[in-house]
Amino acid sequence: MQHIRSSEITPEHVYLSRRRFIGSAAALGAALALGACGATPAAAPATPLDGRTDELGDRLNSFEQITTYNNYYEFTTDKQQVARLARDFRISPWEVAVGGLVRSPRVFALEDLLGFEQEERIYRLRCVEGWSMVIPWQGFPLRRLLAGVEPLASARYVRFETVLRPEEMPGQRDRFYPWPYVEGLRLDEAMHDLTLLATGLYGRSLTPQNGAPLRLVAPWKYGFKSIKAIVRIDLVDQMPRSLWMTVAPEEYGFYANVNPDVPHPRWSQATERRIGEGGRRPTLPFNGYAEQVAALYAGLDLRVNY
Ligand SMILES: Nc1nc2c(c(=O)[nH]1)N[C@H]1C(S)=C(S)[C@@H](COP(=O)(O)O)O[C@H]1N2
Ligand SMILES: [Mo]
Repeated sequence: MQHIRSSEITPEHVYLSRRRFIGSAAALGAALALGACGATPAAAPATPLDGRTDELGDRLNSFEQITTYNNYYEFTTDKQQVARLARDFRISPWEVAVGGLVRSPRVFALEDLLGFEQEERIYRLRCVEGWSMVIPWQGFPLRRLLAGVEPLASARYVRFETVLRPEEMPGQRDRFYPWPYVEGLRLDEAMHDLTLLATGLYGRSLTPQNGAPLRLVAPWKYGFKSIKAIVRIDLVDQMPRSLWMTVAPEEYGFYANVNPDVPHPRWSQATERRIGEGGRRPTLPFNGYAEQVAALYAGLDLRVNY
């Protein structure tokens, strides 16, 4: 995400607190080919996967790139410092409570989540700031978890919440942001096969800076929808209000589908910088996943529903 730098678009007190803020400034499955089992330390780059590509022929970003350039405001707004600050973040034990409008609410331990059959998915990640990467995740489709808790007919949205642990997450001591981080999906988006709960990366356990032990990945949406370190998942009947909708509603909507035709109020979304490449490349509608997901939005004005 990017700081608001223009005083026109936010109330003055928000603008000023942002100025102050600026001033202070795995799971294995398919990846068994790598020979790792269980929770492997995520240390050295997994070079065997370098050189592979996604379905569009774009090369994977390196493990190094993916784990040293991160957005994770619970730790810091400095992308290059997230890895260091998140290094000792405790990811075990971990529980995820799944409830709300469901017949069978349940608390999943991390071990339960790793019990879902894990698969590898190579996805592009497009940040609303205008950069992107290609990342080989491991995980399982969210819909499998949701099916297990039996959503009620009244459930229309899914609300996700990140852990609240200011003692371990220095960014959460900044009271400007309405912690914990919250995100949401429409239920049909959540049930889409592309929507992944990621538990690993590059054939290894997920690194803390990338959202260990469990993060969402919705690859056709801007990166901020892909919430990290999830501890609660609730089925609800009202559209959840995300942290970013609360902080800057005119800049960040609920849908956040990657759309080169709808500029962010302060910058174009027409092109992006692929980390590791020079220059910029065109941004694709729905981040290149239009064929799979465009039908979800038939009849919806994507300029209004940004
Ligand atoms: N809890 C939480 N989740 C988060 C964020 C965050 O600050 N906190 N940043 C988001 C943003 S803006 C992006 S672009 C992606 C970055 O994921 P990565 O660091 O794994 O590349 O995480 C998203 N998920
Ligand atoms: Mo982002």
